[in-house]
Amino acid sequence: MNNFRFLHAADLHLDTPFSGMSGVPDRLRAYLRESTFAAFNHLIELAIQEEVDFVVISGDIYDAADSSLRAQLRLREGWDKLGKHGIPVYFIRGNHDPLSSRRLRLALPPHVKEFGAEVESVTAVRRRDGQPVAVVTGISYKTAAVNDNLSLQYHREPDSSLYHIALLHANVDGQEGHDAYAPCSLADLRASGYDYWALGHIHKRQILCEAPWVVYPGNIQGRSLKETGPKGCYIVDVQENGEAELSFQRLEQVVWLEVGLPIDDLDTEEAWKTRVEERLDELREEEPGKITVVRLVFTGRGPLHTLLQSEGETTELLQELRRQESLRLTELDLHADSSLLPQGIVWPASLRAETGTELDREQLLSEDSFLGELLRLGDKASSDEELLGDIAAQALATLEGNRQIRRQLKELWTMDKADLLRRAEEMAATLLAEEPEGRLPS
Ligand SMILES: [Mn+2]
Repeated sequence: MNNFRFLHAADLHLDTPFSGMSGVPDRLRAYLRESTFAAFNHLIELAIQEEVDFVVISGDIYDAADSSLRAQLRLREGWDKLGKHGIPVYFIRGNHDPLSSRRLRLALPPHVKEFGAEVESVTAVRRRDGQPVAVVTGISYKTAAVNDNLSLQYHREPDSSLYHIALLHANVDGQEGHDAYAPCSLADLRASGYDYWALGHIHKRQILCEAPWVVYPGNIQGRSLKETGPKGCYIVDVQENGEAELSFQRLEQVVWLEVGLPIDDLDTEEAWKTRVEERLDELREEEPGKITVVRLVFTGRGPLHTLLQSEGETTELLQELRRQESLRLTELDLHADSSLLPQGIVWPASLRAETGTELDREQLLSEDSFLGELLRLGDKASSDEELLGDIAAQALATLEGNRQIRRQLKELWTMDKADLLRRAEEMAATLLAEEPEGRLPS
């Protein structure tokens, strides 16, 4: 076998509109809208710089089936750059950009191979000497919803000793949070005889198996607070003995983060505000070349808990932080070439309180008081669903008469029960802790 190197990416979602975000200044919104393209440009630059032999992309290149002309042109620009360096591209279409999408498509240059609606295999070569190095197999989604197990159609070429790469847009083992399209199991993929399953569809990066390689590179640019952390692609080095080494490379322009911030040692509102600003500045330094969009989650227990429970305070602080960041953005614009990305912007998207009231839980659990009794009951109910159901039924009995409330309760009850219990307990404990009577012996 010959050694070679390829780049594996998926879920580019070019031209994602980022329409769901509120309270974002226009300037920042423009950068968000540009971010999927910026990440794509980084991908092209990386492929050239790493001198890969070819690029594989496992579906969802476009965000929308009716891909904008803008997205098509930008994609074409990227392909052309790779073409100038003699780097071929193999790609499939996923549920976001199936073959059925009606909009006129620009013709593909000869070095870009799009797989059709039937499984097909092609041979990829090493650039420097034209030696065949790999069999690349793929199939595109005909329509947005594909419910067949496509993986069963992949068959290793029986007489070939080449490295076998399978491009597939699929949900392996029914992962949550994504449609169960082209459902298949890890066992299906392992049985296929392929060396590397280049997957797409699930946006969270994960390596499901190393022999064979079964890899979701994740999307190249996070698109909401549900897609946090570094985003990018894998550079895969295949050795003569058929062993591969993977290295993850970041590509994202905007990094989405959820950051915890303990309040335990904070006594005043002033100290709280200062801590938040310090944390945002730290993030600014951690990712100087990127835009960071962050959700701060307050954790721990302390005197500030009660304050954080009133939404007014966090909303006001959030607005103030956003105002400061908007000013920074304007200032950067005034002093820099406006075509450049403003450096070190940290946008606070939301503040969330998951704090607890300041109480010594251990002490209270052993205490003969109403609060102690409440916590003991909470602990018991957390491991006894029947008990929890009884308590809830009793407490809610008077509300059952109202049809609308009944419906809402039903919905509430489908949520994570452990979380509901924790919140109820916390709320009750907070209210009781504020009442001196709450601590009296029961
Ligand atoms: Mn996708």
